[in-house]
Amino acid sequence: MKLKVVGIFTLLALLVASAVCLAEVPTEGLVVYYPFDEIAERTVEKVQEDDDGEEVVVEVQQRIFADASPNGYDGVLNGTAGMTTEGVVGNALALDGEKDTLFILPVEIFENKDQVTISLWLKYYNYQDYQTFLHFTSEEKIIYYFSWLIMGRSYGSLRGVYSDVDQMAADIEVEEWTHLAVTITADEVTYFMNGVQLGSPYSIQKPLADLTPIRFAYVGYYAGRPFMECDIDEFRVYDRVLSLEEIQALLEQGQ
Ligand SMILES: [Ca+2]
Repeated sequence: MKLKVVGIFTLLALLVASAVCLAEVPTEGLVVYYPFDEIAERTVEKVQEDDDGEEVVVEVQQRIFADASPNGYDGVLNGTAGMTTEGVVGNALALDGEKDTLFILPVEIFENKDQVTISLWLKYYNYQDYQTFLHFTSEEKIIYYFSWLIMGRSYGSLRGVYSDVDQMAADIEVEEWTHLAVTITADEVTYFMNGVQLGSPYSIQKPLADLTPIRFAYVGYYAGRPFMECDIDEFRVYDRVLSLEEIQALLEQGQ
């Protein structure tokens, strides 16, 4: 009898352990991770021209969200970008749609990469064409951008520029948190919403590796498009393609 009880407890312990294991957030290949839980300040030195056209070094104050990965890729809040306490996990990045309001990423996050996975939680506040939640442009003007609504369609779309096919039907609810993931290889991009793959992988004409050096990388804005009114949480980039199970583990930790 005693043996049987011990056996049952062992089985239960194993089941709990495996459940915890399933939900574990992947760490292998993690390039950057923003929990968006606390705004910090830093002073950086920038070179700019003075009134006489001479280059001078000036100190600039910046508001940042720290990178929680070991890589130190802190991101900079621009304009009226701020924080909301109503995140998926703790607080979240809050963008109010005002001019110049965006989150600036270090370009190194996407430089010299053959493949990446991007994972984030997104909450929209209104539908506006071409609101772009992630965008990066190379020095040679190769553009990757990812937005949800294209050409006034009543359903969501995702787009990576220079992919062959970039429209797909996928419901996204305004004012609700949605988990999005994008995997990019040398020649394909695949989209996932709430842990489900959307359609088939799409071909990319310009491989990610060709983007280096990158000129800028933004969350919440793409040149000439509306600034986004949205909240974003748990933003991660990996330098490898995550499996569906790993993407679902990222989804689970926010549920
Ligand atoms: Ca958070």
